[in-house]
Amino acid sequence: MNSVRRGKLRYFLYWSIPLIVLVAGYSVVVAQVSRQVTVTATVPEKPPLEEPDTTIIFQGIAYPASTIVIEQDSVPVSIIAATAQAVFNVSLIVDPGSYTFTIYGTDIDGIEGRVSNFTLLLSEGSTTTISGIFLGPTITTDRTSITSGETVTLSGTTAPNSEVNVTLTSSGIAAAASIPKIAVVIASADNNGRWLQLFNADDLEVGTHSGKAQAIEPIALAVSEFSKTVTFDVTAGEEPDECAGAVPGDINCDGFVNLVDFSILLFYWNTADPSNPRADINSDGIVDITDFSIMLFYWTG
Ligand SMILES: [Ca+2]
Ligand SMILES: [Ca+2]
Repeated sequence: MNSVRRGKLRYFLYWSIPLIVLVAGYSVVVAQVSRQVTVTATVPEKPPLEEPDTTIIFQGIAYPASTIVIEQDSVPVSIIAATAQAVFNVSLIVDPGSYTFTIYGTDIDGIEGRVSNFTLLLSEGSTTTISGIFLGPTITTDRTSITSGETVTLSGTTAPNSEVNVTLTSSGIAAAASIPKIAVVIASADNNGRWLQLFNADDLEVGTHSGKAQAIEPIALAVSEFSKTVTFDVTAGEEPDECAGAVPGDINCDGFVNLVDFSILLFYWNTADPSNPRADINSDGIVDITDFSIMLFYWTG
């Protein structure tokens, strides 16, 4: 926490959780709560005779033509639409007090974005503007599990024509994969803010992968919050069964029933549940004369 004393004005910045403490009786308080989110509060010098309105304004970028929901202490208090350029501007009149405001958007595909929270102490008659909000992109995955040769597509929506950094964190199941591996791939959003990024299972290790996105819009190069996180698994490919379709007695699956197979049968002779299950041709749990007679029936030489 940073404590800043500037004249009579004192306010606190919590960098991890945006929290602004506003002290009544001063004209303007400006606080930068992140790289680009700014809180500006105008507070009356003297309490006016009539009970003044306490106003909070949210300004920022979400997704084109998206629905923006603002909750005040978990109760929805405003639902508005963002413009085609993804811009929103909401003004609310509230009672003075301390609140946590939650803001999130739902894009035109119905995908809900990650929430942003702002905790504020609003003094009577103040007008507080939170500007520079840039909600994280929406994100979804078309597959939850892929295997060799398959692809997964992560996609979503953000501000039009943004650059989208897709971060993939991989926790493989291989022995040396206890440390998550992180890769960042850059995708581009189109005129409608839609972005997508394909990943091929053959480029990823077997295990669980989680993806999240962050956008950089092209006008002011503002950087968004992160998106929600989606996960998908990469599973090991099925080994082709080279013995599929082999006749009984063709123990080594080379298409012939001959002396090679007979020598394998002899190796396992009188063995119960042999380590090569194909040697127990009739699958009765023992390699014996019955298996040998079946082998002779299919003998090709
Ligand atoms: Ca054979
Ligand atoms: Ca047998």
